[in-house]
Amino acid sequence: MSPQSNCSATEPGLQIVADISSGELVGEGIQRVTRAIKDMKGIFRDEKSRQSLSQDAVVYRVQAVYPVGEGEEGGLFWGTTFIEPGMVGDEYFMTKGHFHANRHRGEYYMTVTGRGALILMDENRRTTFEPMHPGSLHYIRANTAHRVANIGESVLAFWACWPSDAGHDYDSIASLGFSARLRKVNGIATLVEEP
Ligand code: M6P
Ligand code: ZN
Repeated sequence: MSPQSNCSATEPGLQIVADISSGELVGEGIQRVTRAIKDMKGIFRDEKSRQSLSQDAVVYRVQAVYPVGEGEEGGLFWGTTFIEPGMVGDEYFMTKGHFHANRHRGEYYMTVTGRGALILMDENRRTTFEPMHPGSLHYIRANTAHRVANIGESVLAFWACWPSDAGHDYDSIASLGFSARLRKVNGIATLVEEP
């Protein structure tokens, strides 16, 4: 018997392959979400600019695998987010951003391709950002809101791994926002405190 045959899988695991150059997930049971300009009301500072853009233009899409039910304890989810390059006023295309509904849950992000910024806001509303580039690994602590902006000229793709009982709290962001926004100031991505 060859060593290889001893190593063959006896039980099917996830039947999914993550393409390491594009981030794309390929296989069975992948859930997909697309967020277009029309789905991003109230997210960007300049609502007039958002309204002037083509409403069906895609801002980002997510592919994710949920091996256990959402909200179940003990599992992990895996997803790829692809953010298109683009601007709404002086803000970069970005994700809606969220706290975890269960504030005691963290997450990992890893950049696959493109250039971005991971915007983090802690429980004291202190906002910072980490540059994202291919291979950059980001540990998002519990109790920390997170959002990603594409600051490059091509698609930004990143992987995420998060606990199945984390959940998404979008309402806190919808009502209070982040305390600072990443804006293009003199051509440079700059974190600007909200008034
Ligand atoms: C990552 C993960 C997902 C999240 C997605 C888009 O893939 O954090 O849980 O849904 O980014 O971010 P948002 O939900 O803030 O739009
Ligand atoms: Zn999260």
